[in-house]
Amino acid sequence: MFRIFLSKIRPPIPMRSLTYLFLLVLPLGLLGCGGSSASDDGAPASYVPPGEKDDYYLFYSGGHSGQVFVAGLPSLREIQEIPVFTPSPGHGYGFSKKSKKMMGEYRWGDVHHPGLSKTDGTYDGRWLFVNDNANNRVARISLRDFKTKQILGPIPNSMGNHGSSFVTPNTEYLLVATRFSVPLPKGTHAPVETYEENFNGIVSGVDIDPETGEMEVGWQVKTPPFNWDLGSTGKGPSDGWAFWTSYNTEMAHDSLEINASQRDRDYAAFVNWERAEEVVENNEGLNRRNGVPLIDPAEHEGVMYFVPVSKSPHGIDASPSGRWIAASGKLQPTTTVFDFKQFKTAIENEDFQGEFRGVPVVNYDAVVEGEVPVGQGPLHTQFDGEGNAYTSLFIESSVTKWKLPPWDKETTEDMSKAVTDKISVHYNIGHLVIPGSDTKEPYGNWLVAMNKLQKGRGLNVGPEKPETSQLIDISGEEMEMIEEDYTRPEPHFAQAVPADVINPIEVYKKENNDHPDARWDPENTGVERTGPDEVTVHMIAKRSQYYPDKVEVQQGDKVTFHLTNIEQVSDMIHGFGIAQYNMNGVVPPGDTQTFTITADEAGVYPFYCTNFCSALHQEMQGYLEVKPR
Ligand code: RUQ
Ligand code: CUA
Repeated sequence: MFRIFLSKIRPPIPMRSLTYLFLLVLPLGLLGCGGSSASDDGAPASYVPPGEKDDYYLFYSGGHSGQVFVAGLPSLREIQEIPVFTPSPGHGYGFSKKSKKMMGEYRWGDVHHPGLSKTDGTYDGRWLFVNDNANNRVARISLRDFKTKQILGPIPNSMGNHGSSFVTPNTEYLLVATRFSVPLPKGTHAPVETYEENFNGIVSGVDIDPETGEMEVGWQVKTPPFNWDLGSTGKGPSDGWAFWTSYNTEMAHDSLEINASQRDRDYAAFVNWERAEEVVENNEGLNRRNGVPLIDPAEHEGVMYFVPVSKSPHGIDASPSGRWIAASGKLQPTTTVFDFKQFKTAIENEDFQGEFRGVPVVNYDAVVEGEVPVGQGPLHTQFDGEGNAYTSLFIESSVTKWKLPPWDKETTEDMSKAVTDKISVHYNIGHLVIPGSDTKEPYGNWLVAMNKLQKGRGLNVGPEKPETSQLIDISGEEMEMIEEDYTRPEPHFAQAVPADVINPIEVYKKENNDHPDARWDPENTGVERTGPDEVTVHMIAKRSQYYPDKVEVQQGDKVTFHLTNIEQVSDMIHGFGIAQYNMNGVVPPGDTQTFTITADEAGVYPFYCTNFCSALHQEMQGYLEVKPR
């Protein structure tokens, strides 16, 4: 109760420190612990004593591990892994029929940007969406049970789903853009030397069903062959819009390190997704490519505009008010702030400095509010809801805090005055996250820096070092480094949300189990021959017994197990490992899962519960008898 209270009113740090100081003094005194104390370095602010809960959930993308990791904030303790694109025997993911089907042919994904669902511009705690950069997919995780529910893709015509997944203020769409350009429709061949003429990028609008969260690709907008990078969705005055930055407006197809860093400015794309939706609804003479309506922005006015932006940018973020749009050029030490209101005026007045392949290029000076000298290698920007922005600096290994407009005269004359603080993060930082930064009301308080490239600060584990996160207290004027922790490979971005916004279930209730082969009574279980080479097993798991615990089949049979865990007690999970059959099911209480093996090896193979469930867990076993043909 008390902690929820804490997260709600966002206390200034002294109050927090006092609370924890009080909680800390006693145990530290008793243990004579030599660790961090409730003193100068502020360590207590992240200390969550045993039995206490964190204030926030932190959802890390797991990069090329293909997974999502859940941690608590402020402790940074990892709580859970949510397998998405990669099998995870610990959760039985990739072993059940359902999860196998969802993963399809792929055994990995490259998760970069988690996006929480929103209602009226704030997190509603329903779903978490993530992208797969490698195989052009997006996935939906339900925050009721922290399980992956849908994997959509590969998205047609899309190659390198990196600029994703950005959720609109009422979860109408997941907006995604391609990192790589290819000849369209996907599957067409053209030599890379013809890149400029024959290759294209794509922005896709993935429709989300407001009730079920089911995703489907609604429409796509064709773009020149730029590489699209990070984006964000508009809100308030910019609701209905989405923004991405591009690099490689040079349209180079080789040696991008040099060839894509020639021009002084690249483009940001301002995409009016409401207009795109209208074009599709009115069916304004659209082509379909691989079944998806494809909008050419040169033919459909108002769908897309380009805005010049500092060299080789790596992201663009809309402020909580939706008026200020901040983009950083990683090869220029500035973050550019655009005024969306001026942008609207500019497009009304056709204040363009030209066009690129039929897409108007808005006059830079007409829309820029200022260039903030944040420092070297700026990447991503987050907001605290108090009028401040925080930009990660990869090259400087720092975070810069700066003031959003409106700026006073002194500041507009000397933009360095907009910078109010800078903190070193000890590593090359990539993304950073503030709870609720992409909502209309960020929760502020904390900033988590997601760092790259180890610097010998931890125990040496060989040539491959873990990634690190650092926790920074942003509740005061000056940022304060609080805590450092290791993560799995490899967080790119994260989302953080107050714990009380999420309301997970404790068990799958028996009455909600709609699996057609669920069984609840040992009497109704059994082994049945359902075809010449097919056996179906209806099985129950409960402490500490399988019903049946002997399954007799013929060599070569396809054996399908429908396993129901009939427990209705939270965390009473039963596993289902079959020796030498490459099988490990994990069935949470109240769930039914289906597993299939081909019994191609004759002999006797024990199956056993892999999840510690009771004092007699070790006794929870059975035999698969495979009779030779
Ligand atoms: S990326 S470190 Cu989001 Cu894939 Cu910027
Ligand atoms: Cu059931 Cu261990």
